[in-house]
Amino acid sequence: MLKLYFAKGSSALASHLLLEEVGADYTAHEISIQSGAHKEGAYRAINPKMRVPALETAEGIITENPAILNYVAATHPASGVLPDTSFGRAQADAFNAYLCATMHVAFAHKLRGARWADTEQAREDMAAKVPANLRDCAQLIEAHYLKGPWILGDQYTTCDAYMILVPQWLSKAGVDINEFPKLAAHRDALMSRPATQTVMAAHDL
Ligand SMILES: N[C@@H](CCC(=O)N[C@@H](CS)C(=O)NCC(=O)O)C(=O)O
Repeated sequence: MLKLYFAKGSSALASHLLLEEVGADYTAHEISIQSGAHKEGAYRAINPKMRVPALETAEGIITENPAILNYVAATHPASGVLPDTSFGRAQADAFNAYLCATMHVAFAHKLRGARWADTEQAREDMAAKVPANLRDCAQLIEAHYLKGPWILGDQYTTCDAYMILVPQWLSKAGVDINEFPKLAAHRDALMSRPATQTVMAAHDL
């Protein structure tokens, strides 16, 4: 059985959602970031990067949302959440890499500036840029990468599960998702799915 390590309201929401969406046989184990449990020995043995999510499988641990999403999709082929073609899978990987390496990192500058800067002033400057940077990311997705109704078109894929984080990031940064009508419609479509509702409730969202 798969075991997901997650923190409520964290980016683990994306992997959690796909596990639920494909009907995976899994358990979810909460790690409290607030109490620092992700930095303690037991969890460091699971993920030395001291981040969530992490997914325990029969073969070992997988970290990083894009890798977990791909693994869950590939091991549940009947769910149809992995694009059928090599090109489609590459498009999904490119989109998920953008969320992971650009948009999530842009959001992290709001509360995690200490990773990059030592002075209060520098951290304040980075945090002040977060709404503008997230708006740029959202606009890029809106204009170029949301085919509709799902990210890659008619098929719900790993990208759509990852997209559950975008409304969260925008809201926490004080950016109104309604500035981006396609993103708002995508959020509504995601929220109407039973799997999304189950996972949001599990995260107290
Ligand atoms: N690239 C990683 C990022 C994971 C990540 O940064 N997780 C955050 C929660 S959203 C975390 O564990 N933060 C703990 C910390 O910064 O101490 C992924 O996509 O899985």
